[in-house]
Amino acid sequence: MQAPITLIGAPTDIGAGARGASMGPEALRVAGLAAVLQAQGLTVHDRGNLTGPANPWRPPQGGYRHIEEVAAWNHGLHGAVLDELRAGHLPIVLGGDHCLGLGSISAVARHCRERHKKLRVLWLDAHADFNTAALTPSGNLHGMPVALLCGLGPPELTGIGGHTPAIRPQDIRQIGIRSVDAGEKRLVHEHGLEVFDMRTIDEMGMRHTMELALAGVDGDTHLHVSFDVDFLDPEIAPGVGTTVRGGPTYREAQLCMEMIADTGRLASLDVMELNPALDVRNRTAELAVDLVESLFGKSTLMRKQAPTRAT
Ligand code: HAR
Ligand code: MN
Ligand code: MN
Ligand code: MN
Repeated sequence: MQAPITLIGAPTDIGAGARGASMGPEALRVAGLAAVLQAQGLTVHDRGNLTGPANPWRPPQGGYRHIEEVAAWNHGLHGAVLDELRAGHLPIVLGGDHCLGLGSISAVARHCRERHKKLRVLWLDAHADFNTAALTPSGNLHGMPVALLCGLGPPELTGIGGHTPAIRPQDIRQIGIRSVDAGEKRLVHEHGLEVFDMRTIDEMGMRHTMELALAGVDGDTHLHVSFDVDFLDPEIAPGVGTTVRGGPTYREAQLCMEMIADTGRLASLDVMELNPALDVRNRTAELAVDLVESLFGKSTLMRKQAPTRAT
């Protein structure tokens, strides 16, 4: 039986460099997220939006912008996601900017420790989000959640799930990456993060990339997808704050989602960084919903099993 899905809105742009991701949750609802999942026979509860501090739009202090507010939002989200996982539900976090990956994934990691499950995080993004206060060019915390989850950063952020680090670099696979700052690049290398960047996707194709990213996922694995909408090429997904050209096409993104669905292990999801203030007639929201539909198993034809790779 497929777990009931819970939608959790986190309407904030507290970690971003542009205002507007705070409107993401409602745009995803307007684009029909609940209805497309229900049409697939899934049970969907929408528990509405979390609340948290307003965005004071301050410059960095000690290398971070809005650290207290970011901690408050992530504490709230951590609790909400953990409650849903403990209830046997599949949480979908509607962001909000990607600093919220901290609260969401720290809860998932905690749940995995409690249930003795293996964790695999797929980080779909144009960016590695592996900055620290010393390395960040902006102080924006949406550029740091992966580093924070791996224990790099101040205790008020790295300790949100009560366990530091929340995850290990080997728990995560990054896909679609094409913008990494110079110091961040060294840190990614130092910590041995497994990154399937756009060059990898160009050279081996999305299919082989996803086979590698999903290798080892089995019946004991909790699979979490953190989908930063700027993963997608800006030609098809303009409604994000930090576009980077040269991302996956519509078909590549569909295949990525379909191959994740084929594992049958998806157990939690973030949809982050959608910025309706920068979108065109809600089409990026509609595209995100279309891709989430594939992530939950909608495919063109009935397939007995995932086609195997030709050798
Ligand atoms: N690397 C840049 C910084 O840290 C830009 C980060 C943008 N991040 C996101 N999330 N949009 O992936 O400031
Ligand atoms: Mn229920
Ligand atoms: Mn991101
Ligand atoms: Mn990004």
